[in-house]
Amino acid sequence: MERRSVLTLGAAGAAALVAGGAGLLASPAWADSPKAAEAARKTGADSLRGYGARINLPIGSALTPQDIEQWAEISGGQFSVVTGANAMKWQTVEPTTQGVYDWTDADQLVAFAHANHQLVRGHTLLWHNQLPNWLTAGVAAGTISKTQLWSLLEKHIFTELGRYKGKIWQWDVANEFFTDSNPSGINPNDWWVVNAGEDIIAQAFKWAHEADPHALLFYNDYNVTGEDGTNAKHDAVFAWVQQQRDAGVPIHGVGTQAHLDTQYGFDPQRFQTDLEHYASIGLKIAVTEADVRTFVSDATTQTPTDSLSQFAQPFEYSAMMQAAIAVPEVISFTVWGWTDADSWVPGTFKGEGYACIYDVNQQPKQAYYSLLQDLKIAAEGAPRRAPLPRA
Ligand code: 9MR
Repeated sequence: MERRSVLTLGAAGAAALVAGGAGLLASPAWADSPKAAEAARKTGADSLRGYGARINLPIGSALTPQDIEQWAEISGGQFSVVTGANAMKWQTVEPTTQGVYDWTDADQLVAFAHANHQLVRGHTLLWHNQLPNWLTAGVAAGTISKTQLWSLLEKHIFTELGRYKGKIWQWDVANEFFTDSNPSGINPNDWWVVNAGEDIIAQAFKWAHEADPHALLFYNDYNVTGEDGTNAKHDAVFAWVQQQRDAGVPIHGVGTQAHLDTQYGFDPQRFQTDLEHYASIGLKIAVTEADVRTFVSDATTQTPTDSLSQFAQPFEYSAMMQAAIAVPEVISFTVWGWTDADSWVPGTFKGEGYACIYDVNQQPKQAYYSLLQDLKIAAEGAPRRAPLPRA
């Protein structure tokens, strides 16, 4: 297996690492910074982040304010990179009135990360969902023109990235633009595509790069590592990102959300092959929102109704982790919330839940131990046995 690149590489080494792809893109120096190395090393030894650090794979979680306020020990102790579940979305930071900001949740996240020596993934700048009402209503009423919409996005990006400049490792610049059809492509009905035109996507990456030149910029989506069965969405995203990079758009990586469901098929080999495919053109990859949902008795206890799903879930988490470990260009592995207690799943998928690696009472599940074991073996190798007797 190819060895992972080390976070402490000198500038020349880091530059060489990214030179394989679109050489035109100057790589942000994050992977080269002492801060990244420190964050990866500061660890509770026997934790996800502890073992991850030993192979230079930051392990992350999305965090809600509740995760930070009530369960800081796990939120801080198990993870070395954090994402705001909602804290940095436009609707959260500029909620009710244009120009009136509320940075409470985003500041809390960044301060928590700093206190716990964690890196931060910024999420997300350009998405059809969780936009402020004043923005969507203004566009619908015609009081915000297409030109003004471009200016407002530019202002949003420069304001938010400016506030946290140098503190965000990776930004999910654009989120969920591709259709789930076969073939897939940029969704012509997406709110941004309809109201601002498709070119806004590339422009958002350019503004983000200008606003914080050291941040790694990601295109983030679900079903982009073969989970759709056909690989159609992977193929479409791959082709688009390659084309954009060839045109000089500063896209440094692809985020694969990796929201799995035990009722659907999952092909671990395809998942890994698709990671390798992105890597083959010099892209970094982040697993950004991993979880594995299943059918449950009720939304409160989230007891799986099919006992086999208790085996399927850790298997799928583990398969994703093993693929991530095997592909050195995967630079972080993040779960979308670590406890079933505040997972997004029961509120979105009727009858489903149990998606996280800790249960509703913050107790680790088999999925947690499977991930820990994968990382431990990757970090330490399997223990040696006593020498065998002669045959
Ligand atoms: O976890 C987020 C949840 O609290 C919000 O209600 C939801 C709104 O759509 O967004 C969730 O996070 C999403 C993420 O931003 C993008 N990918 C899908 C995630 C789950 O919906």
